[in-house]
Amino acid sequence: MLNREYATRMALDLGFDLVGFAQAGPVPGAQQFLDWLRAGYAGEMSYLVREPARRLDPRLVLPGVRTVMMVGLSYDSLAVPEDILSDPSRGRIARYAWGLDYHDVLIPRLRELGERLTHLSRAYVDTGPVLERSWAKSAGLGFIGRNTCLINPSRGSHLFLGAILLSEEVDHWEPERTNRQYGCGQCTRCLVACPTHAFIKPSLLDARRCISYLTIELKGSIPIEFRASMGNRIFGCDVCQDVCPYVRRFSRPTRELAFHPDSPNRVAPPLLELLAMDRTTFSLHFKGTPLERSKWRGIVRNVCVAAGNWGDSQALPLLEKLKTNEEPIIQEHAAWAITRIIAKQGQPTNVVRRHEQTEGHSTSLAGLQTHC
Ligand code: B12
Ligand code: SF4
Ligand code: SF4
Repeated sequence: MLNREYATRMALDLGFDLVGFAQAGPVPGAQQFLDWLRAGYAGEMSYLVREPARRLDPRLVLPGVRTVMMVGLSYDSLAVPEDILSDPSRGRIARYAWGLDYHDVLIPRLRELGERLTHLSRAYVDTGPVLERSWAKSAGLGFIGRNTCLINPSRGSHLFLGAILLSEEVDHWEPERTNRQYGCGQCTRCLVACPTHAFIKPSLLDARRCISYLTIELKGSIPIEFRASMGNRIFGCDVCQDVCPYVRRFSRPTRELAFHPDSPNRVAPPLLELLAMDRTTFSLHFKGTPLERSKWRGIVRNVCVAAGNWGDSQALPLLEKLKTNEEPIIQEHAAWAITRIIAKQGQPTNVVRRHEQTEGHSTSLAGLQTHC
């Protein structure tokens, strides 16, 4: 039998901000998940479709599990001036990725916690078949908002969630409280603010339309219809949380130094620098951060879109170079960006002529326009 207070204290001592426990069994919200998958909202995220039964019951993941221990760790950082974030000449990175890779920060601590608490345990931070938001809600960490995020009424939603499956039962269960007292009320801010209209209805997200999916999970071409709405976002999106009154009022900087950015260029690097980086420079800059997951190819694809939306001819020489890259995905996005910049300039001939002079080689305007 696990002493609840002792386990909670241990988790807090390891730096977690929120701790809760839920009885292992069929996951609450299973039907929502299955309906969501069936509707195709998961897009290319095939790992979600694999073995759905395991995701719906942790006892199939770890036989003998009695308790799902859930933790939350804030990733909010000190305020960054909005003019840096929304500067169209910079590529905006979502807040959760401003510091080091959260898996590297959370997983070793969760493993240590699990080992200290029970003889059998398994730790996950979106690394396994565990529906973390549903379990977090059941464990009393917060309620599920209309933006689908787990919101803690006194901390907001800028939280990473982590799960440990434990073979022991806690000595007492507390009734789930937060969802009864708190919720979205009449608010619909997130639903209205989403740049790509990704919410089908409250608490139902079509991931295929979400900028987070388009910039991180999608490996192929970003559908043209979403490119303009992406603005300068090159990795993830925070809009539906940034507008949330719970975040605006209660979110506060994390004590976790690993999640604080070391410079403005970690939150919104200049697009020209990003367009110019090769694979080695990319590794040098982003090693150990969540951006590493998208690799050079994914980030540069997104940066091309942001450059097209910026619409400044300074980006043309670099985009021209990328248009001849060996990766077809980069060629296509660079070509789209070039066409968009030229269209935005409204003076195609002059721009191209100026561009030709800078580059020292000729560019076919007719060829560029066919990519629109
Ligand atoms: C796939 C995924 C995505 C996809 C799809 C997101 C989505 N909303 O479905 C994409 C790529 C779009 C994405 C984006 C983001 N993600 Co994500 N993602 C995941 C992942 C790996 C699986 C989520 C999933 O299964 N989605 C399918 C839907 C149907 O499930 P769900 O969102 O969990 O919703 C459940 C609950 O809402 C519940 N539910 C709803 N109503 C009710 C009511 C009751 C009564 C009950 C019991 C349950 C319930 O039912 C649903 C199904 O069980 C999880 C990690 C994990 N293993 O859980 C991280 C996770 C959800 N993501 C996270 C984060 C941080 C993000 C981003 C903020 C990153 C960013 N800034 O770009 C955005 C937020 C966008 C948004 N509004 O969701 C965090 C969420 C933290 C939080 N406070 O909620 C998680 C938990 C990762 C982590 N370990 O910290 N993500
Ligand atoms: S993360 Fe951005 S794109 Fe995705 S649902 Fe929220 S506001 Fe919409
Ligand atoms: S913005 Fe409003 S509707 Fe959306 S999650 Fe926050 S409180 Fe709920």
